[in-house]
Amino acid sequence: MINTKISRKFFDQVVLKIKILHTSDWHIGRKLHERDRYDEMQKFFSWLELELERENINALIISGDIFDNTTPSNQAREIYYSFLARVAKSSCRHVIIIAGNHDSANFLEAPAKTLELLDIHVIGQITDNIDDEIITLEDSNGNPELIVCAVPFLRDRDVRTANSENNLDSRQQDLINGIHAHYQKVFERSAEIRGDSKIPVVATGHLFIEEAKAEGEEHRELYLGTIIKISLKSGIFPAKLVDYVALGHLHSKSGSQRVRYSGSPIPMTFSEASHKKYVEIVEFDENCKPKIQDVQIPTFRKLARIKGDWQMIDSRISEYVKSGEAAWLEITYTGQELLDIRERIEKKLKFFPELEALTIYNETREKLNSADPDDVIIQNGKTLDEILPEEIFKLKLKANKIPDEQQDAFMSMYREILDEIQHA
Ligand SMILES: [Mn+2]
Repeated sequence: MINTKISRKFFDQVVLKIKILHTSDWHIGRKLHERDRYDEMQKFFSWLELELERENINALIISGDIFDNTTPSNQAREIYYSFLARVAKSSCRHVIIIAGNHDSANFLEAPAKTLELLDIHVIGQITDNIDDEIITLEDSNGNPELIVCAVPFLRDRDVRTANSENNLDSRQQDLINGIHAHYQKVFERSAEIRGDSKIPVVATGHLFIEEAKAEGEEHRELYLGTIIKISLKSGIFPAKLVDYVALGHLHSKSGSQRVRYSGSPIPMTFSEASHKKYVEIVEFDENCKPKIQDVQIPTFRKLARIKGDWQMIDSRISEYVKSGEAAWLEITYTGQELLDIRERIEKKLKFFPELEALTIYNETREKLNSADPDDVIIQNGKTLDEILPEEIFKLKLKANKIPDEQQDAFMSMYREILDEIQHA
């Protein structure tokens, strides 16, 4: 009979290499059109716990934007800490958490000393001591199994040199240089610690890599957060010094096998509605080369964008009704007919509480409201004084291609309003 203690030790030293799971951008507490997402996050955490067990993960790395804002609600804190407590009791030996641009470094770090006792390492901000960012993880026998360069989101004040000029371009360049210098310092130190041994080195980062693709609106949002982009061509993450870079900040999975974004676990906005969501499982071969597995996260609540005329909207909603799947919808009406689209949608969804239209845009009406009467007038070669209000309205209806059969009805409504104004 095999002594389990001995065989476990044997496997730890010879066969089993560390297996990590990389995730980011949880944004706990984020709302979508005033609706909270706690329910989806709870489901994600339950799923993640099972995944950690099922895949025998040894280390969980969370690359920033843990919370959506600097003062998380009680509910947000509660689901975060109870998740950490459950992981601490699981077979996943280590947790590494860094702050993102949305996080409060102080808030994240407040319980760091206590969490450390549970082998949960939190790095909210950099200090004067570079060793504070380098965490050497040990296996159950006390042998080093992974070196983590836990670099949090780097703010201007953290890395910029004090005497930089006061113009935006040079300030940005200073920040980029500062970020480079900081990573270089961290990697020099981790190389010293690694020495000749074959322990994999993993780095974290919460930043915007120029080569990573960012999709749609997410891109714009990111520009507001950090306007600087780091190019991989600059050699910020040298392959000789770092075997895997676990990035956060972008919300969709992207990057190479070695330098990678996991993306957020749930779609944060409707612009991410069609994105699949992932966590990354990373293992290393005997030369510390990473082997990546993208694990798709189940959809806990579908987000769907519907855009088109009424026929299109109607048939798409019917599809969701038929599928029985719970979904939040963003509906944009673009048909030519001017309709009360909200009323129609509400009527259609009345008996299906699992389907909700969180937001409804009526582009046709918007256009009508925003159409510039001057354009209409100029086109007709007349000045405003020369045209009767009725004529202007008629031109606007025409300019917005309102169908003929609707024009009469709108015209008589308009006359009524005009009459009221003029005789008030
Ligand atoms: Mn971020």
